[in-house]
Amino acid sequence: MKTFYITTAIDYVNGSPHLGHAYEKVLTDVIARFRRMMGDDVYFLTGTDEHGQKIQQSARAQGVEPQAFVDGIAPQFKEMCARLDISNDDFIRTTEPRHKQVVCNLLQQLYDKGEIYKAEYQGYYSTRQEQFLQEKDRNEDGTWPEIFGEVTEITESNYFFKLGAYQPWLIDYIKSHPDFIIPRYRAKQVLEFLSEPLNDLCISRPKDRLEWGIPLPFDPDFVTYVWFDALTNYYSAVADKPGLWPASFHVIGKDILVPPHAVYWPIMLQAAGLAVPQSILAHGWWSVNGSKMSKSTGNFVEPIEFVDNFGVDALRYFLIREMSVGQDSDFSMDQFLVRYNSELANNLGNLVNRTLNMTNRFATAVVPPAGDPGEPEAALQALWEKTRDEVIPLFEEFQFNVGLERALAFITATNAYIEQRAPWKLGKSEEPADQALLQTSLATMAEALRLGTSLMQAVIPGSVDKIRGVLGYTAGHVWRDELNWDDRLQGNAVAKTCILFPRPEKKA
Ligand code: ME8
Repeated sequence: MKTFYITTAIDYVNGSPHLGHAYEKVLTDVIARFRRMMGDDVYFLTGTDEHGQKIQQSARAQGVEPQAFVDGIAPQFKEMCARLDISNDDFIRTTEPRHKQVVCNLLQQLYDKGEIYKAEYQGYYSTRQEQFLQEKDRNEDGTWPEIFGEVTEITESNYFFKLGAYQPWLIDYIKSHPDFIIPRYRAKQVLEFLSEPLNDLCISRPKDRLEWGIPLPFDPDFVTYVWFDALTNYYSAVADKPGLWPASFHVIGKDILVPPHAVYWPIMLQAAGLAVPQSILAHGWWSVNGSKMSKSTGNFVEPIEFVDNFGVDALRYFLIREMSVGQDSDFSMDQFLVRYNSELANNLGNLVNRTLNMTNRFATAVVPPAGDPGEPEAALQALWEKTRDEVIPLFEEFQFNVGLERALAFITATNAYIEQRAPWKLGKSEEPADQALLQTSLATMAEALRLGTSLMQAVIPGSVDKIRGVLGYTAGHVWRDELNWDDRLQGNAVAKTCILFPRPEKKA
């Protein structure tokens, strides 16, 4: 079995983690968990990107060494992963020796092959973006766009990687591998970029201008410039683990698809004789209350604080339910509370509590056997089978928001089934037929709850475990086998109550 090796982008540690970082981790985790559920052997990597000018500047501004600075911030990113229930197998920091060693080996290998050369370079340089600019980057009036900050003209020697030589190969590769870029429509954007001649990539900075980086193994007066260092993390983390390379899946934001991940990275690998990853998924961006996230204006969501207030699964659920993978979305507290209240608390939470409550009241807290199904039971079971058969392919195509919507519609239908059967009325009757129907309805709601929530397992794993716990149920190892309607809860002792999604008003 080939391992499904999945990665997130590695986050810059020049500030604390924000909602965009949290989303990418959660999305990647949902894919990783789903693939595990489908039987794949998954290896999941995330980490932090710790070199570069901005970090050097931030450290200086605080009067500390860059290493001390990154050592102070990287743990926040690790903690965020733990608090978000991210199931990563490894966490790489680009300041670790294991990473630096592999970057050096790769650079030396490419240098020895003649893929890297030294040349004089003159150009306009943006310190804020850490990049040389081109004439086409100017505003129409000749000034530079504000995002570049201060722009100065400089001449310096640097090392260059022969990107241009691989342009025809890459175009061909993208055209012949339709699953290389996901969503597929983004491949167009990459090919458009490749329709212009590719300049060779400047991969170094002189040490007197940038100290905080990995020195080039063949010329210690220079350090590696950001992308050659950062991208290599995907390989350096597993270079000593046989069978993992190439990666199956890189999850990144749309801003770093073109050119870094879709152009530089495959060419670097091809030039080094390493296999190219199977797929790169580019997700969209979150705004907060309709505008760009910004800590200074207060338009910011602290993921860890949010989890403290609402619970990890409330945040995981909202992020996955609200955003269509690939497209942008907006985060607002109003919209969060609408989904939290109507979908999690009133719909799912309500079904859990009704099931427990009625099983306690009418069946001595033990799931009774189901009798012959009537029309409502048959209809609910048919809806279940349809839902399951639709949701799995949706998840396989990363349409998690639609899949969750369908799973939730099944929970809604189960609540409606309860209204229809009205066990509280059956419980008052002493007729044997009513008593039999009462048992059937209790068994049916418990089974529907078990099944419906199994579909949400990758998104709200902690809550699904809790629900299984209160139903006295231990799931088997094969997820697909969990999804058949049967009587496996029969005879299970259930808990009295289960608080999954408390009313947010009661929160601080
Ligand atoms: O780009 N919404 O780091 P980073 C959604 N170190 N995603 C967002 C976002 C938002 N508002 N803001 C950022 C870097 N992201 C490099 C990556 S990979 C070898 C090196 C995403 O901390 C962004 O798209 O700026 C990226 O995928 C990730 O968060 C890290 O961003």
